[in-house]
Amino acid sequence: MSQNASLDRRGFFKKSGILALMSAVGSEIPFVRNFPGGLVPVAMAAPTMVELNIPGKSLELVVLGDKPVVAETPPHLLDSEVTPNDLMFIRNNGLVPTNINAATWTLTIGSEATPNSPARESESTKRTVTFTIAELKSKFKNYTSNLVIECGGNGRSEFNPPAKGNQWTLGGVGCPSWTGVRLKDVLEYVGLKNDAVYIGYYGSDPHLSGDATKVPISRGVPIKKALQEDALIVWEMNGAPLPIQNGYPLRLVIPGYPASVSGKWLNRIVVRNKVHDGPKMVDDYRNPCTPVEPASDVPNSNMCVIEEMPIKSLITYPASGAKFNFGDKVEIRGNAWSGIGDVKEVFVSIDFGATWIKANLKKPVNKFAWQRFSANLKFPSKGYYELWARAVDKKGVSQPMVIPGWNPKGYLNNATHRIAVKIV
Ligand SMILES: Nc1nc2c(c(=O)[nH]1)N[C@H]1C(S)=C(S)[C@@H](COP(=O)(O)O)O[C@H]1N2
Ligand SMILES: [Mo]
Repeated sequence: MSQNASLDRRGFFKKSGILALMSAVGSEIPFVRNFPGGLVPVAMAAPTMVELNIPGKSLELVVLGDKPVVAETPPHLLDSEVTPNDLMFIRNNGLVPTNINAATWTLTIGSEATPNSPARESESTKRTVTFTIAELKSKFKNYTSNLVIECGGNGRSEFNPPAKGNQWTLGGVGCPSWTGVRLKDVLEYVGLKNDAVYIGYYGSDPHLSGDATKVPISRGVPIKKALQEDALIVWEMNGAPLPIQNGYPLRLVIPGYPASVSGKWLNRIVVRNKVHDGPKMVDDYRNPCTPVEPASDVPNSNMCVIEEMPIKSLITYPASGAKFNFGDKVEIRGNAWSGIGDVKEVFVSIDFGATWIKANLKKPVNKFAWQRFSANLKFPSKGYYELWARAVDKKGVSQPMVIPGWNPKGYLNNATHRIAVKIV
């Protein structure tokens, strides 16, 4: 449905245009008195699409870019505890490596130079050790856990004024079951010096320019996060080798932080005596340290590296746009997660947030797995409704109803997920 004159300059709906609002969504809006000025009805949002057939991936992924390949998962396809391989989102910064041989693949940790990472970049290991994947499997205890990873830019498309970059809607997130070894066990085996403060990763993906001396991305986490037992070096996703787009044959999975710290096609880890300064560490994945006005220029001195991701949830059933018969009982379902671990509560609303119903919330399978929620809904009359879901983390922090803190690069939008349904 096209946007029309009832939207103001910034694309917000004028509260006065109630009739226009109803004609735009094509039906009565029973709770229209609660409809907040400043929101666009979900029924009017129109995603843009690029056609691309990505081997091993569902055609239902929404492709946001093809060079590099970036694709997100429509929320209604995330309606499960574990995200299947063909539905896991993709965020590449460079090209996908070719001619990979998992049998000869190595991961080097330490201070000797490799083509991708000069020796001077790893100051804080006691020695340099190179592992094959078979050695990682046999030397260290193997673990399998369900871990959420979410792109820091997920939700970017809603910021106003808009932020440059991939226009993620909601689906830059997934929760597969990963198998590998603890990053902690491997780092401790290699031996850390006392001055270690950060790790950084390197992968084998070529830079978009094809220039072999350039690295598309090399990010990392504080040593304390790297030593958390949930951070893994993995070779399997849902019991199968990693899909090529998701980092085959070896990657990091460091849950809770932006997914950009979970290096794919992993071949080297450096241990730094200062904050890692690889590509996309310095100018990207940083947010204003203190809130700023929308559209303002933020000096570098007020930009801080993003660490924990905020509390968030997605409605995965029904799909936005679904129709039900009046009188039907409708079960709403979804997933909730948080960068600090457990989610405490999830609430859902059918009346634009005037009243909230507490959803049933399952315990996580393990820390940093997302938690399924559900609630039975009854609608008082026919018409257009929005279903809203709002999660609260264990510290009592809730998802905001509106787009949170504007920031220059459009990170960390954890606003309440809204979907449209019609009762006919
Ligand atoms: N080597 C390498 N690792 C990478 C990236 C990349 O481009 N190259 N992209 C990062 C970003 S920004 C994200 S959001 C996640 C995406 O992981 P996925 O593609 O498996 O979903 O991988 C991260 N790890
Ligand atoms: Mo990302």
